[in-house]
Amino acid sequence: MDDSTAHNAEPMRLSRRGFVLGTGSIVGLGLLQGTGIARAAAAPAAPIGDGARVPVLVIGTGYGGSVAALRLAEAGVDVHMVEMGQSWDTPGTDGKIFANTRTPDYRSFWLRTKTKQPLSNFLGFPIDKTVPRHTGILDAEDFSGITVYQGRGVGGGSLVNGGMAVTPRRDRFGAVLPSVNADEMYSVYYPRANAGLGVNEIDRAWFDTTDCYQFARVGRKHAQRSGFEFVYVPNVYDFEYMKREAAGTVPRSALEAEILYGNNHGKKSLQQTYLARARATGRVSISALHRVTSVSPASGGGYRVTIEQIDTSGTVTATKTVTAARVFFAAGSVGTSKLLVKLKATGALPNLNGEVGRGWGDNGNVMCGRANHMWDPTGSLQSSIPTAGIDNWDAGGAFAEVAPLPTGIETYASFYLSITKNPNRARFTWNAAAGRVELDWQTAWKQPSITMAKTIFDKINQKEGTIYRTDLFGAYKIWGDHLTYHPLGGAVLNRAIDNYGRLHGHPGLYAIDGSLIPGNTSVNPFVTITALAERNIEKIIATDL
Ligand code: FAE
Repeated sequence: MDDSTAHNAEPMRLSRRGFVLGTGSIVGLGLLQGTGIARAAAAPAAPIGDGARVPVLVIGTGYGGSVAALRLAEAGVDVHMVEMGQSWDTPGTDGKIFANTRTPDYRSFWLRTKTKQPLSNFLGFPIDKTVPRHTGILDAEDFSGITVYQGRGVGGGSLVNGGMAVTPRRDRFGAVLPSVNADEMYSVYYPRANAGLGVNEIDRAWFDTTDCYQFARVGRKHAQRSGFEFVYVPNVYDFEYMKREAAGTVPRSALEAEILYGNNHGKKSLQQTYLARARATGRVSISALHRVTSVSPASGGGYRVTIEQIDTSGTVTATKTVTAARVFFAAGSVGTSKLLVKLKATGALPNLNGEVGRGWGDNGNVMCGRANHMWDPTGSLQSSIPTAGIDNWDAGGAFAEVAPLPTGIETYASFYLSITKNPNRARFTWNAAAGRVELDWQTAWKQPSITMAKTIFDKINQKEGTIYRTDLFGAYKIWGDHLTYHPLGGAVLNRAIDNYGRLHGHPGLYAIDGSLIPGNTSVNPFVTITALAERNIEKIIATDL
């Protein structure tokens, strides 16, 4: 990119020299004496410096942010990514980077003194325990009426999620993203996203025989006996590695109950895919344990970004102000919504429109368990990686992931996370007195999800002569209706932003994450978030830079 093409659209003109200086101010003056960007980026990562000027600042290192960083860097633009969570590259005292789901510890939860596990009970007994307050990997963020689970760290949700890499059925796409050209998505951007994420499929013959998917085969048998479509779901966990785990030739991860607090092996999180490629360009640097608190127009053009550096107890150790020509909000649906709503309400970004913070949904998530008969054991060895689901979307509005319960003992339980066509949408608003952003979701709004999930499980229970488990979410509570893993919306396409993610009212600001999607994707969302980011960044690079 040369001076004539760089930033000839709106915000701040940065020459190529400006780019290099920007990079130098990130990595420290000594490196400026080197010969170029690539060398500078190869040095040990240093956090962004107070007063730095950068061409592009990306807030968050999840799917949307990682796609943006890679493609911008490939187009010759230096990118600085700011991530409030840790970098997750250093082993703890046990020699492992990530904690096990069976033994949560200080690494497991984001700044909590007690765990808040999605399955709060077992056999009716509470299983949460006290842990040291730490910048752990899983945030259970409480709003009124719902707890939103999110990944924290370099890699965002890819660090903690189940890796289910689902492309929605083509005929359902119009209801998910009506303003997006489906032909382009299915011919170009979904394939690009699947390739970039390293998606693979389970070997069906192995699925049919391995002990660790007995739970899923029981799920298949019950689904099919009730006449439901059973579908295999691709994943970013390397199934060849998993086979070797089962054979005992490599360290176990999926077969050792690792998932919710990170996988030490086997899983291709963004750290191994998009972010690795982004770093390899030499143009992308990342400041971990840095949290963006404000973005406002800078007097000389571009934007002033205020960033708090925190330590692993969450204490602010420095506050920095940097200037960026362009800012990409990729803090996830909740993170981006919270920032935008606060910045509009407090006057930092006064020209954002009234759609900011609206159109938020939970992807219709609801959980439940079923108690099987003694002759239908689900297995004491369960892979923590789900790889199948029950599709009753068209008839009943529900797609149910057949999920593992990797407790290490036989539970005779079948466990499911359903994604449902729940129409309820919530809104984020700024509470000036409390100084925080709130979400007006109500617990009762999950009722449509429960009704839709019951179209599957009432029928299966009737056919099998089985009942719902009542011991997983509290005493005598059937439905896990207090949470979501899939927050979506808050900066919805063609409402708060244009059809490619440009925020209305402030040229040079973009949203590029789950906040773009209006509340539901009909399946697990990260492939759609990635594909949409691929589509949007291509347009932005072609027309804005
Ligand atoms: P995300 O990946 O959440 O990244 C946002 C990043 O921004 C995070 O790293 C934040 O720490 C960071 N951040 C937030 N605020 C700030 C700030 N102010 N300053 C600096 N950094 C900030 O966003 N989806 C699937 O498709 N398949 C699955 O199997 C699946 N399983 C899941 C299981 C669990 C337990 C959870 C929690 C989620 C699961 N998901 C799954 C959802 C998926 O991970 C989620 O949709 C994506 O991660 C969202 O991607 P974004 O790019 O929107």
